[in-house]
Amino acid sequence: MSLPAPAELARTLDAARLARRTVPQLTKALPDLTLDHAFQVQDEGVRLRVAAGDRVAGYKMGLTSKAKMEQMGVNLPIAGVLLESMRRANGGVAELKGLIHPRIEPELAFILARDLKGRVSPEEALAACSGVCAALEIIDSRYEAFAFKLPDVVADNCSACGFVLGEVRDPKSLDLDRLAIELKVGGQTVASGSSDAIFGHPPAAVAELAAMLASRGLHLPAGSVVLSGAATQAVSFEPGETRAVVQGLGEVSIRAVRS
Ligand code: OOG
Ligand code: MG
Repeated sequence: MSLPAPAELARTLDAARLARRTVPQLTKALPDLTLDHAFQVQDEGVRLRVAAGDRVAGYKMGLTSKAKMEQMGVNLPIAGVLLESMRRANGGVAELKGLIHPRIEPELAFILARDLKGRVSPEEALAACSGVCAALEIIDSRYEAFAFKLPDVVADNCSACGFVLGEVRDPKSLDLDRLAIELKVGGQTVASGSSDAIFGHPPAAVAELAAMLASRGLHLPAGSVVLSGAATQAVSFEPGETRAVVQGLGEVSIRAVRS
């Protein structure tokens, strides 16, 4: 059986996002959905949003830590696209009204100073970055029960929904391995981990992203924000303040409101 066109599947997922409702996993009806086709669905979904006036801000890596792979039951890293409309100010407010069943997780973010093309080592990837910061990612799966297989989540732009960046530091002055990371909700620590949970070495997430893009004939442009993938499990994003505290990088917070 031939697969529906990527643009058609992208419209289904985007309509679910806009209507704030879930859809069944694509792989339920399409067990032969390939990763390649799923990436084309992701691309079409991004195209829809850019055509509606949005802009690409960068990329997100996902499932780069054991904690996240175990939580989601998927065991390979994934990459999605960040849009400017997903950016929230540090210390700002996020409206829950338009979201389905959002979760939040602590990450590191890298800022690319120059284009990164092809396969590079983590050290080369880090050398191309002008900044690193503590970050929060808000994820919101468009699938029932926040459950998916690898092609489903790739097609759904890796559950991308929102991101918050902390104060940007010079990565060259920091040892990014083994930084303690805490996720706090209403002042209480709800998850904790270490930056080495991210591929054992967080810049490896940037190198892996460059390699994934290169395999699809793409590259990572200068100015991109890159989320590393969460170091801990995600928690439900509820009204009130959520804060990530990253040793050496400082804090980043967002307050969810239900208006
Ligand atoms: C998929 C996205 C994973 C991360 O940081 O690992 C991700 C999901 O869990 O819905 O963003
Ligand atoms: Mg994430």
